[in-house]
Amino acid sequence: MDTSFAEAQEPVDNGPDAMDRVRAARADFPALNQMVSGMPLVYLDSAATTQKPLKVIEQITDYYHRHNANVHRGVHELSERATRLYEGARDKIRDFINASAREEIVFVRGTSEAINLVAQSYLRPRIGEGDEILITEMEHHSNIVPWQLVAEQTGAKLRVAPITDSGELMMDSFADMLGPRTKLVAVAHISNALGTINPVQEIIRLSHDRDIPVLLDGAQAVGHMPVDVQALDCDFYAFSGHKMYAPTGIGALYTRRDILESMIPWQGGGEMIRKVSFEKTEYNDIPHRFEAGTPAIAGAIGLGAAIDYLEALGRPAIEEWENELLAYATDALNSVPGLRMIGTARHKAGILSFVMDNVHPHDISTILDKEGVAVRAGHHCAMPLMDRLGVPATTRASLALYNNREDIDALLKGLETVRALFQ
Ligand code: 7TS
Repeated sequence: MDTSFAEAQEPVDNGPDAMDRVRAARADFPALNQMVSGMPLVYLDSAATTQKPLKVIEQITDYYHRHNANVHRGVHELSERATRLYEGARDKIRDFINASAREEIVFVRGTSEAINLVAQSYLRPRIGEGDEILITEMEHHSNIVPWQLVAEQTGAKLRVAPITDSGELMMDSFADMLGPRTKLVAVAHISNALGTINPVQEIIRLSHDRDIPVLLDGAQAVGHMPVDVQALDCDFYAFSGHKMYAPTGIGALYTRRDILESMIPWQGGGEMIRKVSFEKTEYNDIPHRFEAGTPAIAGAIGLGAAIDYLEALGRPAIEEWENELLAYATDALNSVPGLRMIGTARHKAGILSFVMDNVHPHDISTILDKEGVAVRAGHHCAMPLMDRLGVPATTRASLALYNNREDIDALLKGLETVRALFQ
C-alpha cells in the first residue's frame, strides 16, 4: 500500500544562486514590512518565534477557504482532502529530518508537549526510585520541568551536567555522570539563551555506549541547520513549528520506531483508538496512538508549507547566511564599550545574549523597542542557567534567515542610545 501523501519535491539547488535567494527572502515575510515606533521594524526575536512567509499564510488560508474538514473519519471529499494534506505534512517532516518512516513522526503542540509526552509515555513506566535522568545546565525550562515531574512521580533523580563560563558543556563531567542508573539523557541541540551548538553526536555516542537513550531538544536547531535524525542516531527529537516559520500550536516528536511501538498512550480520546468498549480499549497504530482528539490540521499544513519553503531556499545556504550574520553581529557587539557577551562557545548559532554595565536588560529592550528593534530580555525560560552564570537576565538578539546587516547596524545604533542615556 502506498502510504505516502506528500507531493514530489523539486531537487534543491544549493549552488551559488542559493545565497542570493536567501538574501532576497526577507521580502517573503509580510510582517517585516511595517513601522514600529515610527521606525522600520527590525525583528531580532526569532528564537522566541519566527515570522511567517506568505506561502505559509496562504496555505493555511487556502485550507480554510476550500478544504476544511476533520481528518481520518469522514468518507466525504473534503475530509479526504484534509486527511491527505495533514498526512502529507507528516511525510514532509519525515523527509525534512530524514526519519526512516512516516510513522515515527507524532504531531504535538510544540517542543514542550513533545518532551512531556516522552516523559510520561516513555520514561515514567521505565524509571524508579534512585534511577537518574541526565540533563545539562543550559536547558530551557521545557527540558527541565517535565523530568522533574517524572522524578517526583517515581522517586527518580534529575542530574545536571555542568557547563563552562563560556557556555560549553563539560564533556568529561558529562561522561562521568553517565552511569548504570541513567535512564535517559535529554539535551538541547542548540541553547536558546546562549546559542551554543552542543556536540550532540558525541553525546549520543557516549550515551549509546552505555545503552542510554537520548532526547534532543531541537527547538532552536531545526529551522537553522540541516538535521538528520538517522545520521545523529538520536532516539527522540523534539521541535516546534513556530520557531521554523510555521504557525504556533504545532510541532513534532520524532521517535525511533521500535521505541514508539513500545510506548503507552499518554492522552486518551478519539483518533488514538481502534476499538472501544466499556470493558477494554484497543489502541490505534503508531503514530495515531499518540494523537488523541482532533489535531491542529491547519497548523500541520502550515508546518508542511514552511518545510517546502525552507527546502526551496536550501538549508545549507540558510545556515551559511546566518553564520555570516552571526560573525558580523558578534564583532559589532564586541565593539560596544561596557557590553559583555553571555555565551561565547566556539560552536554557536545565531543567538546573541549580552549584558551591559549599569543597565538592566529590560531597560535595554525597552529603549530598543522605541527604535523599532525587537529583542527579548529576561531569563529566557532558563532560570537555572542564569543562576549558574551569575546574571539575573540578559538581552538577547536572535537571528533568522530574513535578517541582514542593516538589522545588526540598527541594533548597534539603538545600543548607542542606551549608552548615551545610561553611561
Ligand atoms: N526548548 C528550547 C531550546 C526552546 O528554545 C524553547 C522555546 C522550548 C524548548 C519550548 O518551545 P515551545 O514551542 O514548546 O514553547 N524558547 C523560547 C525562547 O527562547 N523564547 O521564547 C520561547
